[in-house]
Amino acid sequence: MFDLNTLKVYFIAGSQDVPNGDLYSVVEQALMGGITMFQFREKGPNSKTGHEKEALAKALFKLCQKYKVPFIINDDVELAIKLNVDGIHVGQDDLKVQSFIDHFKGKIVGLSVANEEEYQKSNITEVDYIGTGPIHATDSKADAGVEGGYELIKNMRKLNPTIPIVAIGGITAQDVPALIKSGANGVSVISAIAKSNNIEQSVKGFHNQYKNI
Ligand code: TZP
Ligand code: MG
Repeated sequence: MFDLNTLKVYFIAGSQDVPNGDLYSVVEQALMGGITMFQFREKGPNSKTGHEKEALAKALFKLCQKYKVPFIINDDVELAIKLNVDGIHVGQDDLKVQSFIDHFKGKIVGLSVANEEEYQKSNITEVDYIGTGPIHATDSKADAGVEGGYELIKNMRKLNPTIPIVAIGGITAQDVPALIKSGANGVSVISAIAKSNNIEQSVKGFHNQYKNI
């Protein structure tokens, strides 16, 4: 059974997102702050590939296990199966969920669904949550598309009253109450945590906002 609490402060990052490239240290501080899930999204310029990527994934998985926080891999279905991690997150242009779902029994499967058009062409029956955004403008994804604001979450929630939704894109702690009131179950964040100069405190800042709902 998928635990909705894992979506509350869902940290996403790869080496390319952290100022000095030391992702391990950033994730460790984020775990100390209390992130509820971590997604390893090693992608684009300054990201690692091949053996280096695999070694980093292994180390981060072990670190997340120490904190009992689910470790999700973005896109790389093969690596997620090989390392037997806690889950996989794919986008609309990645492998179709149906093609790999059999390998993820009892694990977490997430799918990016940016808008109504993508929702209508997605088979979401087998996914545990959808990631919807961008809410605001973002520097972390080149092709993120136009920002939809809180309306995007309200509309997605209308389309499906029950699917777990995590909002994404330019999100800061201050957005949490409005996003949850709009129908999101949690927030996923790259830069507000990865580029913070007090990572632990920033994570706690997200948790504090849940008290204001
Ligand atoms: N998908 C839509 S926006 C985005 C992704 C991966 C990037 C989110 O990063 P940030 O830094 O929290 O805006
Ligand atoms: Mg993808």
